[in-house]
Amino acid sequence: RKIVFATNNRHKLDEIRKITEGKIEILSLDDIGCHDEIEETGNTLEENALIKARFIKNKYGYDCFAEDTGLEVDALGNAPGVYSARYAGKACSDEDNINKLLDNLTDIENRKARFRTVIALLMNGKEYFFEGEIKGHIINEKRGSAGFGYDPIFVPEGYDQTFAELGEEIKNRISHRSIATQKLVNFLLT
Ligand code: ITT
Ligand code: NA
Repeated sequence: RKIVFATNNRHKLDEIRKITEGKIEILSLDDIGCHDEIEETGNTLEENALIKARFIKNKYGYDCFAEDTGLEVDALGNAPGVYSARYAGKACSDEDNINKLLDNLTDIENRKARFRTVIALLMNGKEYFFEGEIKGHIINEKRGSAGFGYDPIFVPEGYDQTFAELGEEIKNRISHRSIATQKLVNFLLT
């Protein structure tokens, strides 16, 4: 089985390819000759995932899926959430986003947070959603070099290392993205 994954994030593509290895073949936007920047104007992860998937379906005609992921921090009223990619401003780096988050959590004791991924699948004219969530906490400084985004400051529940320290094998087994993707795989294969 083959399906297009509408993302411009190389790390997401790598992770989802590993999670679905041997089960589903994932085509990238490069593979279909698409190089568009898709504007994400939604107010929820669901809306943004749907915007990305619909854009590709409408312009290129492929059935496809897209995902939107957010880091929700309890003490910040679930920010940055849907704004995780541009928390520190429009064209900011992962580093800028992390620094802003750590600044905003200075002296705050409640470090609880969760990653949430919503996948939107467009198939045979219908829309389907699959969600994954992992709870954890935000530490005070960056640790580790694997992964991407907020991984160096997020420690998943039941572990004492960050996603960036735990590495891709463990992350891909337990992550928000892994949980949502496994639901997608089950749907596509049954
Ligand atoms: P798309 O093309 O798929 O939209 P994107 O990188 O713009 O790729 P999002 O809009 O979903 O992705 O923004 C998600 C933000 O959260 C972005 O800053 C990522 O670095 C971060 N993020 C997403 N998944 C993550 C993960 O598994 N671990 C750490 N940070 C993550
Ligand atoms: Na995006």
